[in-house]
This record gives sequence, structure tokens and C-alpha cells, in this order.
Amino acid sequence: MKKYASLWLDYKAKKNNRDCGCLGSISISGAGESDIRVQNAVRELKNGLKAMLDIEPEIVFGSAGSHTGAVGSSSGLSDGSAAGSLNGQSILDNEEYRITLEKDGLAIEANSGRGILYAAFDILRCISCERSLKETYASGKTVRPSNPLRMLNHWDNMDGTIERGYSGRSFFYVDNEIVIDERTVDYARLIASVGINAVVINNVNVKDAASYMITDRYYDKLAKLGEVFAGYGIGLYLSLNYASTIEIGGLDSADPLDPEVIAWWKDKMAEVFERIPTLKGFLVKADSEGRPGPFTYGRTQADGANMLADIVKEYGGIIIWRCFVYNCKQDWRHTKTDRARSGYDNFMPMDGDYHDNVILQIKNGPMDFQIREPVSPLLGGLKKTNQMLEVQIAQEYTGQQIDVCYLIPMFKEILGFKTYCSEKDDTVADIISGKTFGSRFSGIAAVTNTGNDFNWTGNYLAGANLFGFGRLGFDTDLTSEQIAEEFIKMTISDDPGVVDVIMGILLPSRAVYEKYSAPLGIGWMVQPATHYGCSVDGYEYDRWGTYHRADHLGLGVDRTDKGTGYALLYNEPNASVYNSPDECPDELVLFFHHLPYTHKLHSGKTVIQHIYDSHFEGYEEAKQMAAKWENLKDKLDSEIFYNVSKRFERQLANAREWCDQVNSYFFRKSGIPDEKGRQIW
Ligand code: GCW
Repeated sequence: MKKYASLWLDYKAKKNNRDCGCLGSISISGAGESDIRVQNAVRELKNGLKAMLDIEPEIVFGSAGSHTGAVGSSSGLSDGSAAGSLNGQSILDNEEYRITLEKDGLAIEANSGRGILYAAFDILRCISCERSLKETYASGKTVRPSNPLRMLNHWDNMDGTIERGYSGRSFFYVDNEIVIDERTVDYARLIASVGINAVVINNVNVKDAASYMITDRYYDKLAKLGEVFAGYGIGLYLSLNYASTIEIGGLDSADPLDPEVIAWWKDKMAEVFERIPTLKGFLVKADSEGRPGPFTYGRTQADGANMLADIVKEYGGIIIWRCFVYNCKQDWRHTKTDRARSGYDNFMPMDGDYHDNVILQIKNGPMDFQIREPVSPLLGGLKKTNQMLEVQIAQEYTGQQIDVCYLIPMFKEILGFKTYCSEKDDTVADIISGKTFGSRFSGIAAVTNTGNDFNWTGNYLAGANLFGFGRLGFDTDLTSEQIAEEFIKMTISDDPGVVDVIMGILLPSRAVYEKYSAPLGIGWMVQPATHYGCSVDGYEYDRWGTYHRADHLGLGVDRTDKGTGYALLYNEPNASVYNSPDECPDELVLFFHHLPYTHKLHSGKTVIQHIYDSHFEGYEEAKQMAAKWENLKDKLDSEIFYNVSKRFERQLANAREWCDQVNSYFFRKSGIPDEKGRQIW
């Protein structure tokens, strides 16, 4: 009995192995057999090829340059110098690879073990998706990842719970102990296979036992875990308790400018990097939702981040500092206080002050992972600071891995957003890849959706977000369709009919969720605390800064120059577009404007009629998705079929509740009937 699913590394036998004859041998050059990542790549190739095609090609090691189109300028591969290094220590080695078709097989060339590993997974993916090897590699395929850092953030607690986790308990921790077993290795294989190269293993809210991660209690296990990760090219990162000096150090301050505090951290970091040699750095949530931070001492976020960064620099470490800093004790009566502004207001003034091994990690939107938000104005605002985009695949506000919500189309929109921060190369993708400002340390992070459920992600279809996040971070040019197709073929079924049906479920699922939940970018009409299900007024008179401001005449938050001024934080022309109710895109119009129910949208509908129509449609479309799935019953593995089928039942109940509550609420507020006379309660 399998203990957990192999997901996209299942390596099922392939019927359609028409051109495997070209795989007499695979030659590898650029990194040697002694490199553990190369060993893992070879093992993966051998196992995968045997299982899928029942072949055992010879693996030949050559020196760089021994093949046609060899490493070096002629092959188009850049030189082997580290992409990002500090004091000679490499954080991100060169990850490029090239695969070429040769007379009797394939040649892999790379400048590092990581490149070889990614090339191996490239070949396996090609076969798994039933693509032709010859066509794929005939003219040589050179690949260089789009982003330097492609990271997962676990919100796993050491007691085994997961904050906002919807797929079981942590597979890293049981009862405050770190677990390293077969599943740890398979986790590393799974995520390395889609290009993830960095993992933060503990919750950003660092409390209790997790504060002791940087003590003797956990060093040995962390060192071991770091080695497992390193074998798959994954850098180990920890979330850090900013107030460690107080909580575990016995000092009475965490003031970043206090010499005693600095001295404590110096000693601590010397110890930590000695005991966990593979450690790459830390993620810090400071001054946020009750977590301690430099503000307590009248210092800036830059003071806090730079203090730690200067100390870890000696060990080649980086500090990733989150920009999720806002006042969570707001008075809902203050209509000019705007949580959306907070990231910008707290971090923009110090642009240029952050040291070169600090990366600011910025949530995609200014609020918090809603189904629709504008892109954070920090992305395109900051010009002299390393930046990393943070998205969430854990679906905290987007269906919690019960409702199907394939998030890659949303991530594509965010990455493609034009910030107008420079004449060219000004999209979010350009910024985080390092292209716009030439930063060495940048990339993309996702709050992960994994747990110890049999299928890792609660809903099998939520696996598409884990797979897709990795693939998109590695190759930003991939389309949502390509990624969905690969995921389905590799994980669920390669029967073309089945692939089509599941594509038809995944691709529109984000739009469907958006239709039946909070309308026109307003967000937040969720059950407080759990964040699943509808409660229109759940947060309306609360302290969290998340309001819809509906009355009998209209709804929406005025974030224009006449309101909170948030719209003006964008570069032009975005600022003017968002500031104008007539120009603002429909899907964000209530995020930026307080409008009467009778306001006409670009679609030609009034706001109120849009609310009614989209909610009825969203529920209907959810029913259609569920029906499509039911039709696949005889074509799918029953474990997969019933897992998703049961979740669809819950999704439909959820969608119906959203639809009826939102429609009834706004009918009762506005008194305006539905033009189509449908039932509103
Ligand atoms: O979305 C909110 C969540 C918190 C989370 C916080 C954050 C880890 O509700 O559970 O805390 O964001 O991103 O820090």
C-alpha cells in the first residue's frame, strides 16, 4: 500500500513510446558524478525511463565541451560564474542547461548539478506528457529559469498544525520534533522536478518551539534536512523570530541599533551557520499582526532588516523581509485610514536603504490574497531594492482546497501587469526576474498548499497550483493552458478526452470562484477567522481594515484622490486609470470607488445587476464543473475521482450560500429588483 500519492512523478507506463529508440544513451557533462544532485538526477532518469518506457539507456559522463554545441559561448550557455554570490559563497549557482539530440541518444550539458537535475526532469516530463523526444530536442533546447529564487513558504508549526493549512498536518513536524523520512525525500523530488530551489520550512509567525530552531535543540536535524534538500538543489531557509534576543536570548531588548542586541545576533549567527552548513538565510515577519519588530524601538523596517543582513552576509546568507506590515487595530469609523496603503507607506520611504543581501517580499496585492486585488504598488514603486513576489497557493480566501480554483491564470495576470516603472521591461515578471533593475536576489515565493494528506494538497486538483507555481516560476512564459495540460497528463490521466474535460474545469475555475464570491474587487465578505464561506458583514465593523462600506445607495471603498489617495500610489497612467470610475477596469471598480448601485459598468450593466448576474452565473457554472467531473467516473482512478467529487459537493453548497447571501444582502440594502426576476431571498 502506498502511503501517499506520487503525483506528477508517478511514471506510469507509456503506450506511445514511438521515438524512445533515440535513447540508447544519455551523456552528461558540466558536473561530475560526485555531485549528489547529479547522482539524484541519474537515479531519477533511470527509474523514470524504466517505468515509463521499459528502457535502460547507458549514462555516459563527459567533460564540458565534449559534445556538439558544448558548454561555453558556442552553446549559448552562459559561463559557470555564480548568478548570485556573497563573499564568494554561492546562493544561486548557474542553473542553465541544454539538451541536444544526438545520433544514439541525448546529451545534457549544464554548469552545475542543479542544471543537470532540471534537465533530467525536463526529459522525464517530455516522455510523461507523451511529447516526441525528437521534436522537442532536435534543434537543441537551452533553458534558463526565469527567476533566481523560486521558493515555497511553509506555514507549518512545530506542533504539527499548519496555519491556513487545508491538506492535513505538517510532514516536517510531529510534536515539536523534526521528521526526516522517505516522504521528506519525495517532497524534495516533487518540488525540485518543477523547479523550486528554496524552501522556508516554518511558519512566519515564529512562536513556541519554533523560536528554538536556532538553538542546539534542532541543529542536527536541520543540518540533515538541509542536506536532503541540497541533494535536490533546494536551499533551506528558516523563518526567524525577530525578538529572539528577548525570547531565547535573555536580553530585554530587540532594538536593532542596540550594541548588545547586535552582539547577541553575531554570536548566534556564527553558531547557526556553523551547525547548519547548508542554510541559505531567513524570512522575517516583523511588526505585523502582533509579531514583534523594530517599530517597538522607534526604528524603521530597514534598520531591522539591515542589522540582520549585515551579520549573515559573512556566511553568504540573505534576509527576506516581508512587507505585510499594517495596522490590524483600525477603527472602522476612520474612512481615511486605508490598510491598502500600509505596505507602501511603510516601505517606500526607505527605498535604496536596504542592504544588498536584503530582499523585500511583497504580497501580490495590497490587502491579503483575495480572489481579485490590484497589484501592490510597491511592485513598480521600489526601484533600488531587491524584491520578491509573494503569492498564496494555500487558497486561504479562494476556496481552501475544497473549491476548485486554479490560480495560474491569476498569477499570469499579476506577472504580466505593466507597472510603468521604466521605459521598458517594466512588468512584474521583469522586476522579480531581476531584469528591470539588475538585482541579483529576487524571485517568487508561494505560501504552499501541502500537508500530510495522501494526495499532499487536500483536493487532487489543488495539486495543479503546486505544480503550476513551480513551472511558472521556472518559466514565466508558459501559458496557463500548457501548465494545466502537463499537470493533468502527468498526475491524473493522459487520455486525451479526460485531459480536455479537466482542462475545461481548471481553466475557468478562478473566474467561477470570483463570480460567486465578493464582487468587482471588493473582497473580504468572508466568515471571520476561518475565511471560508460567505459573511457579507463579517468584517464590516471590525478592526482589520477590510470594509465594503455598503449602504442603501451604493458600495465600495473610495481610494481615489478624494478618498484615501491609494490610487495615486501607482505610476502613471495606472494612477489616473484607477482614480477614475469611468476608466477603472470593472473587475476592480469597487476596490477603488464607492459607487451607486445604478452606476453603469463598461459591460453596460449596472453594479447591482452585475452582482445578481455574476452570482447566479457563478453558481450555475460551478454546477456545470461538478457535472463534468461526474462524467469522468469510469475513466478515473477511484481514489482521485471520489476525492474531487466529494469536494465538489461542498463547493456547490458553498457557491449556493455565497450566491444567495450576497444577492439577498444587496437586494435588501438597495431595494432594486433583479431585472430577470430570479429568486432572491
Ligand atoms: O492572510 C493572513 C493570514 C494569517 C497569516 C498572515 C501573514 C501567517 O490570515 O494567518 O499569518 O496573513 O501573511 O502573515
